[in-house]
Amino acid sequence: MDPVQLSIIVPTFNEAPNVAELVRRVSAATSGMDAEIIFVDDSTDTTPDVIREVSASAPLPVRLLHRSARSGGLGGAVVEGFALAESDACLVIDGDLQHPPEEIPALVERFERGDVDVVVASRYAGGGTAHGLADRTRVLVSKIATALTKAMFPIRLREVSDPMTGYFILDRRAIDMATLKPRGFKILLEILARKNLRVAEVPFAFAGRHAGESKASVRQGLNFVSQLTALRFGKMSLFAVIGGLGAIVNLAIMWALTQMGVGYIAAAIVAAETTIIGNFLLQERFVFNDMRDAASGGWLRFAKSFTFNNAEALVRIPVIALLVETWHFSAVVAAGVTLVIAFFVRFVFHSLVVYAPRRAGVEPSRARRFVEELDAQAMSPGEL
Ligand SMILES: Nc1nc2c(ncn2[C@@H]2O[C@H](COP(=O)(O)OP(=O)(O)O)[C@@H](O)[C@H]2O)c(=O)[nH]1
Ligand SMILES: [Mg+2]
Repeated sequence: MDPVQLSIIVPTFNEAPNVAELVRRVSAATSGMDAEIIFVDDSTDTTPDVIREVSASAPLPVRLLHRSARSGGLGGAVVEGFALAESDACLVIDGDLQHPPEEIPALVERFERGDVDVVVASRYAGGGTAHGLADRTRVLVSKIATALTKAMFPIRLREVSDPMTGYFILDRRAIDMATLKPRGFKILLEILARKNLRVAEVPFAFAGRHAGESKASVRQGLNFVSQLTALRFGKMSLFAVIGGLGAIVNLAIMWALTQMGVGYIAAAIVAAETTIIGNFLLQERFVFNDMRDAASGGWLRFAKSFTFNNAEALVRIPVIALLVETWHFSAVVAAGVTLVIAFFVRFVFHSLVVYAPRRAGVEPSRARRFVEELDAQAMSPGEL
């Protein structure tokens, strides 16, 4: 028998009505390839029986690992699948047909070019769609989570539009399985965040579920948040510390100026602007120092950051008013809520916009060239 060229790993949790159709469509899509399917199953329903039954007549080898402990959830199942695979080329696909198996040849073709370690099937790359997400709320949650994740790993995930997808193919020799700590749903994120890998993307249209119910839950959402914090405690916590220091300095300046008899509005403005500038300098130095070289010039970064922070301060005030007037929040709670939200938005904006890498190969616009020229002039060493 030929060696298997592709191991297709399918994590399943109570997917009995989907198994036969999945195997049928995967077989059709991989005819002509030497592929195998490995179900890593944690089901409490009849899924394992259905898998055994279907495997008897399937045109390709179908294996089943039924786990009783569900350890590591979906992510843990995928990693166990990697270990069991015959082939180093491992493709991961959901068992509910939200990932159309017809895309497998495109993924394999891209992978076989041999210049990348991972090929990601992306809902958010050009041509991809996420219409299959159950409802508007999930679309929104998915988009926000993706933006936040990309903001937290702006370098590692630079090339990846959909780090949360469960549809991808990788060379298992490129990943370090021992260091993975799979928790819940986002195994690709775990893989990409732990190690610098070469990644390519192929867009795909995320479909609706074939049958059965989603296992995503609030608990999975919390899992994701803890995974994200554990993976990347560094940048964002430093950003938070600097923001916190800035708030203290802000108050101290207010206090000092009002003591000196300056009116409180003028004092607030001076305090806010001083803190905005101080925060920018500290973040340049400590938080985003690894991204400065690839980003736009210093004055442009400053202009973006300064404009954003002022706009944010202006927007926050009517939002506080709205929370107090319409939803009857107390003023302090309302201010606190807006500060927490503003913190995340500010972090996302700085990671993705202020320190965005300059795009190679794209001609900069005239305005941009002008600003960069100005920047180069302003930053060049002066003669005294
Ligand atoms: N082995 C295993 N598979 C799981 C687990 N949770 C979810 N899955 C499978 O992972 C895939 C994606 O889950 P799904 O419920 O469709 O999530 P959604 O697409 O985000 O709504 C499906 O094939 C599920 O059966 C788990 O704890 N263990
Ligand atoms: Mg699904």
